[in-house]
Amino acid sequence: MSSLHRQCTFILLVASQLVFLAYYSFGGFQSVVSLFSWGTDPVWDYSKTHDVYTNLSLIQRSITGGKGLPDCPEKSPYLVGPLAIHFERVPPLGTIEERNPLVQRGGFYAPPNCVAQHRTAVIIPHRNRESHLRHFLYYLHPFLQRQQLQYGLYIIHQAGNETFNRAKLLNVGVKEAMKDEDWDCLFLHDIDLIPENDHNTYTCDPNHPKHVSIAMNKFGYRLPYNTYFGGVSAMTPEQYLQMNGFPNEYWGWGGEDDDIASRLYLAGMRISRPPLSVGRYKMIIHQLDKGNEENPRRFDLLYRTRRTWRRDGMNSLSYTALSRQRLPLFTNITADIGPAPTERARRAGARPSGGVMSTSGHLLPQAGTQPADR
Ligand code: NGS
Repeated sequence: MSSLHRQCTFILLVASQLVFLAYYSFGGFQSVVSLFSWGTDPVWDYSKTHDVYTNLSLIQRSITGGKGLPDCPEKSPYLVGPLAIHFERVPPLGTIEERNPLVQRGGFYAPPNCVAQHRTAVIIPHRNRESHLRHFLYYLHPFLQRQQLQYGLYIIHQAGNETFNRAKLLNVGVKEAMKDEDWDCLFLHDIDLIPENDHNTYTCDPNHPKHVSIAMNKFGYRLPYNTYFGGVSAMTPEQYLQMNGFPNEYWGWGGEDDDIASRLYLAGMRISRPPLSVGRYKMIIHQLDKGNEENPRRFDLLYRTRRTWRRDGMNSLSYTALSRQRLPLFTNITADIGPAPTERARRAGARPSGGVMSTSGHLLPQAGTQPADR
């Protein structure tokens, strides 16, 4: 009896050691979870990649010209999985146009041989990133066409040289895109991130805002912290409005994505995510942009999200759309979104409102924790 007891203890010990080893060798909590969810997190071999233009020539214009077309299937038959992505050569715009003959002026597309089940607007803030834009268009157009979506690409260009404001540009993009079409899904997308797997479908989760770029090469293909919401996210127009859109007051780099994560929780929603093996992105390496320096106010702003989110967002958005161009591969919206508060104050010959900003470190969300406002 005691030898049986010893054997059991030994087996238990060995088993727990194995679990411990597996935990660390496979990369911690998320990967262990993925071991138990084969059904939802498929295994992809990223050493075997496909050209991003694979299968595109199979998508033919229908002879019936749109009348009596069947619905597109739930899952597109053109998907190929992992994609080969390289940034050594910047593709010329002419080449991208030639390779995407079915894309309409303004960057719009609808499948020619079936009726799309999803209508997605991709909204991309932009300034002085011309080479990134060309990589982005080269990869995104065929990626989205293979998914059989109806889609439109909106580049939201911040006019002038004032401090960059990513979140406000996204608000502008949503407002402008909704004037064109009854989009059912909004993809809020950084220009320097390219999806690596076309099974990462650019559709929304009807229940919760989706954080999509959950596995970037620069973070070793895992989340940098639990509530990280930067890069690429997706939400229905209803979800977007439920959280009053994005904050308008984050000028410069950092914090606005943490604010967005906070406000979606404050509005009673949760973050949904695709499987880790699918939400993979390659980032185009670059320096911190001029005019997008670290925002020293971001911790103070984050501390106040709970109080400010209802009044700062879509309902307080003000800007002037200077131009709206339907270019061959995208709709280009140039917006004057006004100056940052520091700039406003300098022009008025006064100190910025709120005086010298505190940089109180305790407000910074720690890796693996929830934002302070939850
Ligand atoms: C956090 C920033 C986020 C940013 C993330 C990743 O610290 O805005 O790092 O940055 N939050 C604050 O600064 C409060 S990254 O490595 O991509 O440059 O997205």
